[in-house]
Amino acid sequence: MESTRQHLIELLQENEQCYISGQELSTKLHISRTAVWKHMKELEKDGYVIDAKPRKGYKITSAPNKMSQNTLQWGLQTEWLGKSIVHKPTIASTQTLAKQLAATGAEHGTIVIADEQTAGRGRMQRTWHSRKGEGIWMSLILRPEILPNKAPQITLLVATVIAEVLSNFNVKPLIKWPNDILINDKKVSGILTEMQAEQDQIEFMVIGIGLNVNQSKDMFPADLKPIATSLKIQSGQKLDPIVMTQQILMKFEDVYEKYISHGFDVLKGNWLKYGYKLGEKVYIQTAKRQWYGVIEGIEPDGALRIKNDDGSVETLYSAEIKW
Ligand code: BT5
Repeated sequence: MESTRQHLIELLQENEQCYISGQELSTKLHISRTAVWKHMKELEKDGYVIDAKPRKGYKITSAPNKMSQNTLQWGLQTEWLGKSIVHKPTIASTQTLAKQLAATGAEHGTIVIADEQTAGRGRMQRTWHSRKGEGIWMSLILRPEILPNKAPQITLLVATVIAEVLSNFNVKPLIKWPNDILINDKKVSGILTEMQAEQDQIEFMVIGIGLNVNQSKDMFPADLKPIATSLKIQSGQKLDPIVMTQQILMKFEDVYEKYISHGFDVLKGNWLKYGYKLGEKVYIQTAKRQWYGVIEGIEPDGALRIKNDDGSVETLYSAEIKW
């Protein structure tokens, strides 16, 4: 259910250019005028600047740039994604909390986001470096009505969304199948997809997104310096993680709706636009073997198509592309 605070933010936002009276807010929110006033005080504590005029009502003159549930929802134009947001200043891993929330009934579209993760995770027990305020560390809870074997398509979908959003900042992002976004050969973002499913039904998916936004080169630890980058390093601009998060969520909802209605085929072209080393020879590693092959593209179901030296073609559902 939509919270009163969120509804209040929406009403204030709809009336951004004018004042909205305490009476109107009280009627629309089904709460007393004193309760409206108390909510306003809470918003002020969050850093909102509120102009309150007798007989006119309330108007928000500026929203703070500190990340919180409220600031993320202020300006977020989505139908269902992010209607419920759990924001933590610090957390072990947004992914772990999101999985716990999903297992106990959190609704489709719930977001868990943190300023800092102390035990951020990558795939296969790898760690994800996620220090305070340096990037976007968030997990999305989805309950897609698709077959479990189609779940990897959602990772590709998220990758295209991130690539599209990043490309608005005068950089050239590329997607290294399946879950890395690179700029100039360095990793700017990683995606971690986890799910709970029965044979023919997904109970929930949790999509973890890590995106380096405002690090400068010296802020990465020694092991990441040669392989990681941030949007600030690549674009030369310091960016607002709140606005970037909103852009990702809005784009994601739009693309996800298209995917659910029309299938992966509608995304394939977009993925290919950002595909890393398409047509090039790469080193491939799976649990069983390592070899060189040429990336030919992706299959309609999102699998990677590789052409081997002997001319044979194979499709891969999980692998690491090394270089
Ligand atoms: C990933 O794994 O790339 C998935 C990362 C997902 C992180 C998000 S943050 C929100 C949510 N909560 C979590 O706990 N996780 C998700 P993988 O492909 O396995 O890549 C991991 C490797 O990337 C590490 O072994 C490092 O080499 C490198 N790495 C770690 N932190 C990095 C960073 N901040 N930027 C670039 N590369 C990094």
